[in-house]
Amino acid sequence: MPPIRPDACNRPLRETNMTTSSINFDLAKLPIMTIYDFPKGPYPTRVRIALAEKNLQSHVEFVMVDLYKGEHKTPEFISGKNYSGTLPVLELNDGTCIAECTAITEYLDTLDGAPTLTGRTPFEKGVIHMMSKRAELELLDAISVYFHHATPGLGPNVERYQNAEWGFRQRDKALRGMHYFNDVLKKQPFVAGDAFSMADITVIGGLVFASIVKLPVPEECEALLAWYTKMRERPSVRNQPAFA
Ligand code: GTS
Repeated sequence: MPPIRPDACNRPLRETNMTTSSINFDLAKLPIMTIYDFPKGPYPTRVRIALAEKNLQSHVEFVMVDLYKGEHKTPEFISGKNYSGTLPVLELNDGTCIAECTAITEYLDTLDGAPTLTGRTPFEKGVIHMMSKRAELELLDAISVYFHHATPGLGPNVERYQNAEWGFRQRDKALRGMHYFNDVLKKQPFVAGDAFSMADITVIGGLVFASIVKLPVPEECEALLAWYTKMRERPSVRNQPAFA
């Protein structure tokens, strides 16, 4: 079988008859990828942490997109990079753009055929995916809605429609989410079980956003607060611009 280039990962698996564990990965041959980025943003921070966990930082070139200037909502960005008009976006050297933090993380995590963030077994993949999605729904995305709807957000030129009531409801949902994750972390060391994963990264993104909007974790959420202190000691986390 001829060697499979890493950038073949964006082809459907059935075409190459390959599984992630059979990838012949050579880091030195990995083409430089581009990430459209807003360095301190909670969502881009998730991908930056994943890159650091996978030791891939030197294989990426960051292109800053200024959210406050609305550069992510231009017709060129929407049609050329990400239809959803959000960051981050990973661009491969063949021009393929992958948006959505979970999708980008999965791509980066499986490039070497040795996933450490998104699960190796069906069980791990299922639980990690569920907990990461839950962290988006109940925490991170809820805080994002609060930011865009019930605070000045990115400013009047970007925030064309705001619904404060919806924003405040989502803020309350996020507070409930913090209590939920506190309960989870009372019983296990990491969000998806016994090991650090993409689900932890998503909750970290939620707490980065919580700090930006000045929504402190309630002090009774001791397990969540203790876990967050530990997370910020990890080199992949503490060296991020969001914590500078
Ligand atoms: N579901 C997307 C993902 O997971 O990637 C959400 C991405 C997202 O909302 N990104 C923020 C954004 O582009 C970046 S940041 O707020 O974390 O810096 N927001 C701009 C907007 O107008 O929604």
